[in-house]
Amino acid sequence: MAKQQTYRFCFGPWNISEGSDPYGPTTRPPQTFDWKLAKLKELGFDAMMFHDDDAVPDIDNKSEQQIRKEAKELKKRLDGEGIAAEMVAPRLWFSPMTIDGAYTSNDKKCRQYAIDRSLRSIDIGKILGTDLLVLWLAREGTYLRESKSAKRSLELMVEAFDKMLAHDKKVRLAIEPKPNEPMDHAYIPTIGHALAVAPLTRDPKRVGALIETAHCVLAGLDPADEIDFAMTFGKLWSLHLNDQNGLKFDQDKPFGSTNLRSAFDQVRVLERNKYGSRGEYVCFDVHPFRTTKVEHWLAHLDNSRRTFLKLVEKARSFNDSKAEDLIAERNYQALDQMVIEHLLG
Ligand code: XLS
Ligand code: MG
Repeated sequence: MAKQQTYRFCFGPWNISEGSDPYGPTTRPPQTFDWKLAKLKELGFDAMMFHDDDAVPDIDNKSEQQIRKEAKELKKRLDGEGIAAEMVAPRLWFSPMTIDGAYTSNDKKCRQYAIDRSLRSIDIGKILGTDLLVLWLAREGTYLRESKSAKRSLELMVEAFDKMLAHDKKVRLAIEPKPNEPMDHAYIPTIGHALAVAPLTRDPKRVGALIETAHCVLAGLDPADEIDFAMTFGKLWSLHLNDQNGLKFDQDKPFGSTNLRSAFDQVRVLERNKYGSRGEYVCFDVHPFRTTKVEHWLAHLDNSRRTFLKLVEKARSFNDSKAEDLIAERNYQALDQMVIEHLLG
C-alpha cells in the first residue's frame, strides 16, 4: 500500500484575534505574543506564520541591525519551543506609505518603501529558517479604475518581485490571490493570474502561490479546483484553509463551517496530489466569531484541524472504485448521493 500522507499544521498570531469589525470594537482583551506561542504549542500545532511585524514589532522604526537582532532572538525562542516558522509576509496594508497601494502605488517613494520592507521580510525569513515569502497583495488594485493602469501595475509588481528574487538566491515567493476587499478589484485575483505572472519574473521557478479557501469563494471559483490547478503546475507552496458563506466580506470561518462538501473536495484533492510531501504545511487562516468568549478563544483553530483530519479519513474511506463504476455508467445522480451519504455516515 502506498505510504499515507501525514500533515503538519500552522496558524498565525493574527488568527487569535480580538473580535473587532468595521462596526464595533474588540470583544476580547489583547494577548501577548508569548501567550499565543504557548497556545500554539499546547494545541499541538507544528509551525507559526509571521507577518514581518509579528516577528519584529514596530518594524518601520527599527534599523536593519536591530531587526536582525530581534529576528535572531525570536528564532532562539522558536527553537527552544520546537516550533518552526512557516513563512514571513510583509504587512503592506497598514502604513500611511501604502494608502494608494504598495508595489503599485502611484508615488515612487511609497513603492520604494514597499520594496525595502519586502527585502527586510526576506532577511527575517532567512534568520527564522524559512525561504517562503507570502505576498498577500492587499492594496494592489483599484478604488477607481481610471487612477491606475492594470498593465503598468503588473509591470511594477514584476519589477518588485525581481528585486526580491535578486536579493536572496533562495527565497520563494508565494502569491496569495484575493479578488477584492479592501480593493474594488485586485490585479492578481486568482491562482491563474498568479501563475501567469510567474514567467514574467527573472526566476519563474521561485514564484508560486498560496491558496485560501475563502478567497476562491469570493472569486466565484471552486477551492478544490483551484488547488488542483495550482498543484498541476507544482506551484502550491502553502495553503490557507477556512470557509466563506458566499460573496460578502472575508469571513475566515472555521474550515468546513459553511460548506462541508466543498471542504471534503478540498481534502480529497490534497490527498490525491500528496500535498505536504515536499514539506508544505496546512495553515488555518481562521478567526473566532466575534461572539466567542475568552475561554473558547482557540476552538476555531482546534476545530478546523479536527474537521480536516476527519475529512482525511472520509477521503481515504471513500469507495473510489464504486465511484469509478458510476462515472463509467454516467450515473452522476447516484454518485452525488454516494458522496452525500458518505459524508453523513
Ligand atoms: C487576508 C490574508 C492574510 C494573509 C497573510 O485576507 O489571508 O491573512 O494570509 O498576509
Ligand atoms: Mg490568508
